[in-house]
Amino acid sequence: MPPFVKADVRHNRTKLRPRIVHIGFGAFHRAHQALFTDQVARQGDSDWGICEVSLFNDTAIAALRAQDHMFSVLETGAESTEIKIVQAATCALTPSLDGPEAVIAQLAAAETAIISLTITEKGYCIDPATGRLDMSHPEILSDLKGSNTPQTVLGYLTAALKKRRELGHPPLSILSCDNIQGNGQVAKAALLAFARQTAPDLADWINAKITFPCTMVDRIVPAVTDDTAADIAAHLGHPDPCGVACEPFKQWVIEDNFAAGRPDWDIAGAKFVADVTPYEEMKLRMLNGAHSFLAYLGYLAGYTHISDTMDDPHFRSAAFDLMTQEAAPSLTMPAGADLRAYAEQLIVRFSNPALKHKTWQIAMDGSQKIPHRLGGSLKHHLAQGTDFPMIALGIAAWMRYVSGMDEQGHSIDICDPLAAELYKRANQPDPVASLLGMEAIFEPEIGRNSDVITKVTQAYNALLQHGAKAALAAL
Ligand code: CS2
Repeated sequence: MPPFVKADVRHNRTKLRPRIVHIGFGAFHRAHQALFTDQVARQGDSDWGICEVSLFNDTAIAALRAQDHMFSVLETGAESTEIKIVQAATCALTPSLDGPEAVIAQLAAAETAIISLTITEKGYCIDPATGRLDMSHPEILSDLKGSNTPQTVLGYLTAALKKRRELGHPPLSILSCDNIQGNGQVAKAALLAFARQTAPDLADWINAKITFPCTMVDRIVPAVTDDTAADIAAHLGHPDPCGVACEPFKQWVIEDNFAAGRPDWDIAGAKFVADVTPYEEMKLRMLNGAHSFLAYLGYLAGYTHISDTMDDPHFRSAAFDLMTQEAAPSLTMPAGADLRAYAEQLIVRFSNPALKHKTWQIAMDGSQKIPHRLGGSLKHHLAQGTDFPMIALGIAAWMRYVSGMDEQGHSIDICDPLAAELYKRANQPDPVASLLGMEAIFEPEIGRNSDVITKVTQAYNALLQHGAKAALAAL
C-alpha cells in the first residue's frame, strides 16, 4: 500500500508517546485537539502523542490504523483552502476490535497523563439543567451492575481509575472538551457520583488526586459529506476516510490545572488561564446560542445550511441582536474583551460559504444544548427584569421543531436522547408549558416562570401562524 503522505510532509514521530488517551475520535477532535497537539509535536521536541479511542466507531479506528494513524484536516476559508496532515496519534483502540480491557489498560497505564474527552453533551449522562448524573439512565444503571463491557464513558473511566489506583500509578487529569458550561466540573461531578455508587473510597481518591481542568473549545467542524470527502481527496491525491474539513479559525482556552503535566498547547495558539468561566460563557451563549437559534428557525424556514441563513438579512440581524443584545449583557468578561467585535467575527464565520454546516446537524440534541446556550442568558434577563425576544423565539422554534413536522408538512428526523418525550409533549394541547415543565432541561426558575411561559407562548403562536421567516422578520 502506498504511504499516506510523501516523506517531506511527515514529521519525526519517534519521540511521541501516547501520554494523552483521547475518547471520542470524532470530527471535532480531529480538527481541534489533535491538530493542536500535532502542531506542538512539529515545533518542539515534545513527546506528547495521542492514543485515539472510539468506544462505538470501530470503522474509524480501523481506518486510522490502516493509514499509520495519520489523517487530514482541510481548512476551508471563504477564499482559500489549506490541508494539514495530523500526525500526533501513535495508536488507536476500540472495544469491539481490541476488547474493553485493552481500552481500560491504556487509560490506566503509568504513562497516561491526560484523558481527554469529546463525547458530546449526552455522553456525560447528566440532567442538562442541573449537571447532575441521571441515575435513571438505562446505560448508567447497566454499568452500575458491573458488566465487563461498560456502556458509558463513566463506566470506562471508573474501571480505569480503579485499576490505576490498584497499580499505584500516578494521578492524571481528565480534560473535557465538550460544549458544556463548567465542563470540567460537570465531568468531575458525574464521575464522582457514578464512582461513589460502586466504590466510595475510589470516589474519595478521584476527588483528591485527579484534576478536571475546564476548557473552552471552538472550531466549526461540520460532519463530512460526500462533497467534502471529494475535496479532501482532491487535495491529498487519494481518499482519506478519517479526513475532516473545517473553518480556518480555531480557539482553545484551558484552565491550567494538570496533575501530571500537559503539552505546551500555547505554542499552537491555545491560551492557558486560571479561570475559563468567562470564555466558556461567552462562547456558549454567543456562538452556540446563535447557532442553535439559526438552526431551529433556519430549518423551519427551509434553509439547509447556516451560511444560507446568513444570506437572509432578517436572520443575519436577528443572530447579531441575539448575541449583542441578549447574550452579551449576561457576560462578565476580562478587561479588553470586545464582545461586539466577537459578534461581528461570528457573523463572518457563520457566513463562510465553503462550510456546508447543516441546520439539521446543529438542531440535534437540543434538550442537551438549550440549557447551556440559551438558559444562562435567559436567567440574566429574569434577574434583571429585561426583555428577551430572541431567546423566547429560539426556544419556541426548538419546540416547534421537536413537534416533528416542518412548515411544509414534512416530517422532521429528530435526533435527541429525549426525542420520544419531546415529541409527546410538543403534540399535547399546551406544548409550551408542557415542554418548559421538563425539569431535566429547564430549572424550575425558568420553566415555571410566568414571564417565560407567556413570551415563549407568544413566539410559538407567531411561528404557527406566520412561519419562521415572517415571525423573525416581525421582530
Ligand atoms: C454547533 C457546534 O453542532 C453544534 O451544536 O453549535 O458544534 C459548533 O460548531 C462548535 O461549538 C463551534 O466551536
